[in-house]
Amino acid sequence: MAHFLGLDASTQSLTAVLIDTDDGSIIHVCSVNFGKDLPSFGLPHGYDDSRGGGVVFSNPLMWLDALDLVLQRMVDDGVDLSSVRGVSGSGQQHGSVYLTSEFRQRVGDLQPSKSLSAQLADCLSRDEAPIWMDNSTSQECAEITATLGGSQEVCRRSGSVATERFTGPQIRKFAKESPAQYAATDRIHLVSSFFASILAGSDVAIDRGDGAGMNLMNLSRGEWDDELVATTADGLSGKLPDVKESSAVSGSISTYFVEKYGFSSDCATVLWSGDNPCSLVGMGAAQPGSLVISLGTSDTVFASMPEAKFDPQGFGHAFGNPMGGFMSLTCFKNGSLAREAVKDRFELDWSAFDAESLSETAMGNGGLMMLPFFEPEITPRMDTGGIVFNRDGDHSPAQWVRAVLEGQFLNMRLHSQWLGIAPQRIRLTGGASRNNGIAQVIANVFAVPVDRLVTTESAGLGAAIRAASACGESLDVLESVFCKVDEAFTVMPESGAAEVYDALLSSFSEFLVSKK
Ligand code: XUL
Repeated sequence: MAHFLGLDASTQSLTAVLIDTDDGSIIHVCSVNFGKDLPSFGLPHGYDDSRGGGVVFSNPLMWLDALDLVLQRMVDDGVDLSSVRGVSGSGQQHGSVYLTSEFRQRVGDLQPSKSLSAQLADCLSRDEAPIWMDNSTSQECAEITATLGGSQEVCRRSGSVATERFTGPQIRKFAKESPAQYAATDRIHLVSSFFASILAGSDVAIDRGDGAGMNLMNLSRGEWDDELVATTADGLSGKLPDVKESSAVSGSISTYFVEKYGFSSDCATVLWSGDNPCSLVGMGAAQPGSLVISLGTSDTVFASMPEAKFDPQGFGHAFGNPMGGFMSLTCFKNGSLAREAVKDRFELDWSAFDAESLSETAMGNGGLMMLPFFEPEITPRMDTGGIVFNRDGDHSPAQWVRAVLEGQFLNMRLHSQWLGIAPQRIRLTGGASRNNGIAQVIANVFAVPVDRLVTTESAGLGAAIRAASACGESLDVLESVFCKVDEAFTVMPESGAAEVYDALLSSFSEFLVSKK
């Protein structure tokens, strides 16, 4: 039996995906929702944004409890974890965990009789883990940019201009505001490499896929960039783990997991990567040719790139592709929470939001447009949240639904142009990708067919596929078995869509510029 486990530590939940590469099946999926299942942390959506000023953080102890809980749930569900040959994972990108020198020893000596969080709580040099939603570091981005000699230079080195949510600017802010805590920090991990270290029972490397989301790694060399690291904060180079290729096997799983959950002591632990790089793999898009849209807490659009390309506007990013080469990514903060805000405003359920509302309105919404930025936006940069319509009036719930969706996907189409590719088809994933109405709006706005795979758990699946591939299984075979398009679910653009949305794209672009 060849079983591989992928764990996806996202903003709101931790999900486990277990695959069997002998018969090509996904044998178990199990999830812990931070808000619902771990209410004592008081983070209903998995993060705290109550402080204002763009500060958003989470709690690493909650993540550790979630890891214990998801594995316990698998055991309770009757899953025999001793059959797992390899495990890897996917983490929300950019978030960081700050640890004292105690961590390296403690992580190798965890006792199964106690929880992970109880044993590691006093190894945190900072209780909070800033996450990707934090945009409080404009000052630090400006300082890094000025020292390096401009945005283009930061972008040439790291694949992105200095970006508020990226780890380097976040570290700089922490070092400036809390010098004593920064000095007490021995190690700074990404969410991905933090979890990977826990599983391995040792301090493991950051992979080149997720490492590229830090403004600290030299993208072409795949190594820390000395100048970026030195500019970001004093003494930072000694606090960063190594950076390695995503397929590196860090060793076998820690005895904590062997004794507590029944893993085999031979189970290999493979470096984790970011959620978007893992999703690229899980969507069967690791090789160039497919454009992927992922609908989650953030919406993202990404594709594999053989050569690194840079977005002249600075919104898009070049990351490492975990299977080699590079990937592009543009991230939109107003994803599922914006869709939910409209659904909840009119007390709709998802079917009323998706199918019914869209059937009451026509493509183009009779010229009504919305800038769908309920929260401050990353792409394009909007420092304050607040939606805007291009026309006053008492708009119906159905008009609101179409306006939020058309606004989101016109904005996405506009900010994907830097890739210079005209996609022939789009692969759609993420929680909301099952909604046929939403998929139809995407097919119409981009005027191409939208394909969906059998599972929406592309990040967890990608992590499981990465584990299998690092343990010697062929990526081509894994992709052909696990990343099959479910043809019954393909959505075609409606007739006339190209004309409607080509015209709307320029009106939307002008409307956006007028409100910036
Ligand atoms: C990507 C980004 C988000 C997070 C959370 O740059 O910030 O997509 O990875 O999923």
